[in-house]
Amino acid sequence: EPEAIGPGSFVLRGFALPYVDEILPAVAALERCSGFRNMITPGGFTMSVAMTNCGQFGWTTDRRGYRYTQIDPDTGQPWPLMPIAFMRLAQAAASAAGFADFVADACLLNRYLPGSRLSLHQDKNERDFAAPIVSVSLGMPAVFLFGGLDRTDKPARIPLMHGDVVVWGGVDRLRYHGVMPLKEKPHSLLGSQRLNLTFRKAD
Ligand code: MD3
Ligand code: FE
Repeated sequence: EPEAIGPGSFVLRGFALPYVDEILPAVAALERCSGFRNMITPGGFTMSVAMTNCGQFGWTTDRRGYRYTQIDPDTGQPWPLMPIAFMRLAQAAASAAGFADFVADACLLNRYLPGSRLSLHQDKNERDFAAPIVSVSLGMPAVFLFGGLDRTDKPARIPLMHGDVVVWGGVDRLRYHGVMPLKEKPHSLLGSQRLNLTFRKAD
């Protein structure tokens, strides 16, 4: 039963649990090709969240700006292929939230360690704001900040746990959001980290 957190946003508690045994080895394999790295923002700050990507497009940032690329700038090679289990999970979650026929061409993987945070931002580097975004939380719990369309709107705090999936779309697609600094509460399977997989249609 999807739990609405906005007119176009739904939390699916535990939806990813049946996929975890396929996801974790797939992450281990893809990070051997394109490893997690702490990217640099256009303002010159090193992000506290470590990132990598799989799929046709990958999100990156450096001093020149935020963008999607087909080539991993660290390896000069295409990003690793999107594992079939990732595609199935993203499509099934979107469908359960009422977004039919979601085909992701980009998966951003975010690795949080204790203290890592994501400050309030909008996701607007994608070409098509009609497609939803599917986000999968694994490992340590986090407090997600769900703001409004204006940066100054007071964000709601939404706890996200291992296995939870959130689908964001429609009128919520451009809402500000972020993640509070991660507290250390070790997870039985993933230890002292949180992994977030964000599926998008970038192109
Ligand atoms: C709400 N990552 O990588 S996606 C990101 O937990 C990012 O690492 C989150 O925000 C994380 O950009 C999970 C959450 C998300 C994505 C798009 C949204 C929330 C959104 C668009 C509109 C509103
Ligand atoms: Fe975001």
